[in-house]
Amino acid sequence: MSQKAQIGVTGLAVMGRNLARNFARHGHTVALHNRSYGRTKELVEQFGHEGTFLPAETAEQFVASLERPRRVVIMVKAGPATDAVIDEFAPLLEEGDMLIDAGNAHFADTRRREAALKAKGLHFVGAGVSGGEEGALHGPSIMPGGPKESYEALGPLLEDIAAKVDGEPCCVHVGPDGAGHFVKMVHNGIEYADMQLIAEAYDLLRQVGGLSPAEIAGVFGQWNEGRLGSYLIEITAEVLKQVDADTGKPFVDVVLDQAEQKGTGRWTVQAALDLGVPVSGIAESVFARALSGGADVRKAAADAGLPGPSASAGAHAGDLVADVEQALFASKIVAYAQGFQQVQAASKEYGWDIDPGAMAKIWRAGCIIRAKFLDFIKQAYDKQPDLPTLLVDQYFLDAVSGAQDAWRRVAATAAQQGIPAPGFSSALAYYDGLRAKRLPAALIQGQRDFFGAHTYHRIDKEGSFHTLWATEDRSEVDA
Ligand code: NBP
Repeated sequence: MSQKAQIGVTGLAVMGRNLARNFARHGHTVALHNRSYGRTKELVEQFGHEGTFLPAETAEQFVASLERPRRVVIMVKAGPATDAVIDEFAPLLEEGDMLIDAGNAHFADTRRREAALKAKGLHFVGAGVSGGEEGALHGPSIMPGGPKESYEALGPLLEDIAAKVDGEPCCVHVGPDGAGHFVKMVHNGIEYADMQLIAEAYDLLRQVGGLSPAEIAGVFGQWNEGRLGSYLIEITAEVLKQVDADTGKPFVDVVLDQAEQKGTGRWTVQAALDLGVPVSGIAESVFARALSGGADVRKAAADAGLPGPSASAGAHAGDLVADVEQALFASKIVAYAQGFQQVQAASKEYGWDIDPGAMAKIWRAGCIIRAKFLDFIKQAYDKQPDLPTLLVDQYFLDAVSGAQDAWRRVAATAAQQGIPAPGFSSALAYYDGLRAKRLPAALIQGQRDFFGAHTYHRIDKEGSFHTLWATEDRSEVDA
């Protein structure tokens, strides 16, 4: 074969097809392969005019059509299918060639695969790709991990097809082995939190403020012009504006109120538990979806008539719309602070050396959480790369301190009126936990020492101590 492709894509369902088209539209010759040839044929028939494609029926033909080092993007269903594809292609590749998994793999799988392929002299790049099918075609946010040297040969192609902000690509080498997929997972976790907070804002405006979905769409439209400006706020206004053609009712009133999930939010929380990082905003959003989907338990609660607050529960003491905007912004800051802290903790744990500011930069376009707000996060980490939490950066500190009275009023109103707002309330509790001079954790240490002799540290002396709780004088000993 005379003509060679710069890059190949195997797995040509909606995501792979769109990524392949995106590469081709940017002038790259793209080798195509899919387990069943039908998809490959279809792509060439429908979109062949968009660029230069080299379709292959077999893995061997596909590999032979690639220039060296070979760059093979795998875009198949995450899990066993990815392993099957790796097992098929690895024996056909040569030292220095690259397998790039652009699917939604768990970072632990990516670490395992990277180690196994490294032993064979192959580069394995776990690349987080965000933005869904539209992003894949028009410019996703790309989070590649894997060996740094692979980025020299791969990075320019990925940067070509990535979303751009002021000409800068939303793609950067995140760090070794599973770093890219880890960061993509946390991105999705933050997305869960963002969506939950927006949903709570809507619910309060509707239930407390009595606004209609169309009126709330207007509020979101205005907020989108300000500091909350983001893709999620923008699409929320669109969803709220929608009227069901069958019934004439607001669309949001005819949709079953049970949120589904694919699992990346849950993975984020599981990983955070392992790292000991409190991502309460993300966790509450995963649990809120689980609660909404627990139809049997909800029905049992409804049947039992679990009582709400008394009729005398107070009205909201303030400008509700303005207060909810403040609560939403402050809670969002907490959720992002927690997510970034998780990335930093994982970076330390796995030796990834991730630049958190660079993550904020590549999330500014192409992905679901794209927002104006990310510029401030980037600036915060540029100023201080080892920032312990975003909440101590001056911009965010000012924003949260300016918001906190309204935030407290909103959380109080939700509690008093019996409207669930776990995102707003837990974010506020986290904030208060962080700023507390003394936490009741000292009492928990006492309890642990009492029942399990787990020992404790004192504020005034070095060392570990244990109190002899079972003795009469309960004296303290060095532990
Ligand atoms: P799917 O996740 O639906 O997977 C379908 C593809 O996997 C087809 O090409 C299919 O081949 C191939 N495949 C399967 Br299934 N089992 C295989 C096996 N054992 N060996 C080889 N190929 C196999 O495709 P998608 O919706 O395009 O998603 C692709 C990836 O992108 C997934 O990891 C997904 O999680 C991720 N994704 C990301 C986003 C995002 O926003 N970033 C959105 C959607 C999806 P066939 O045609 O022969 O059946």
